[in-house]
Formats: sequence, C-alpha cells, structure tokens
Amino acid sequence: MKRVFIFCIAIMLFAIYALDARAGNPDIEFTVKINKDGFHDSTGRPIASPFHVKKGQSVRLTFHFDEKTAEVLRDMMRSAQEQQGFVHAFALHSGKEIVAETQELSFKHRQTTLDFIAGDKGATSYKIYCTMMCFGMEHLTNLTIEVG
Ligand SMILES: [Cu+2]
Repeated sequence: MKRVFIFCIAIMLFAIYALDARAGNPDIEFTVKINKDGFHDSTGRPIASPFHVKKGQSVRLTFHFDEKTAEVLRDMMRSAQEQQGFVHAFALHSGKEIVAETQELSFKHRQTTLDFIAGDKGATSYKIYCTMMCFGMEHLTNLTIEVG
C-alpha cells in the first residue's frame, strides 16, 4: 500500500515538472489585447509607450483577440474572398530581422504567444506589427519593446 502511494506521488511530481517545463515560465510577461483600433493593455487602454525589458530576460507576449463579435460575424457573412479583415498575426522585428512570428489570431483562435530573449544578437529595441492585410492594420504597427 505504502509503495503504491509513493509511486503515485512520484507520478504526480513528474507531471507537475513536465507541465512546468513545457510552459517554460518566462522572466516577464505582457498581455496585449488586439482589435482594429490597435494594441491595448489588459484593462483595454491603448498602449502608448514602449514596454521595457532587461537584456537576457526571457519575454512572453500574449495576444488576445478583442474584436467585437457582432462585427466579426458580419464580416464572416461576406463572400470568402472579401472576408479576412479580422485575422491578425504578429512579427517581432529587431531592426535587422524578424526574430519571431505568432500563429494567426482570429475569432476561432483567440490567443497566441510570442517568446524571445531580450537583447539577443545585440538587439536594443523591437517593433511588433501585424503582418496581415487586416482591418486596422495602420494601427497595428507601433508596439515597441526597449531593452535596457
Ligand atoms: Cu492585423
């Protein structure tokens, strides 16, 4: 009986460890809500100033789809060629190159993340922008992360 108990504890600890390793807890995390008016913080306020991170920190950006459902549904009822306005995907650019890209963010896929190490390859700042021809693309170009 005791042996079974210890075995169960071992399995549990292993599961917790495995989950944690997969999540790969970053040093710093930012939440960004996305809609056609631009980048917003977790309270829904427009993000006006750069995020600041330290060199060497592991950073995670989590993007949440924050478009109005009624508008998205109206767009979905258009013919297939016309609709695409409410799909976003984000690139992280170091000034020299694209460092990372997200999966598509949409009505059906409402959350996506982007992980990177701040200051890798000498980068001192990053720009984040939407790579899709979307509604509001002119407002989804200006999110900045500064290192240091
Ligand atoms: Cu977009």
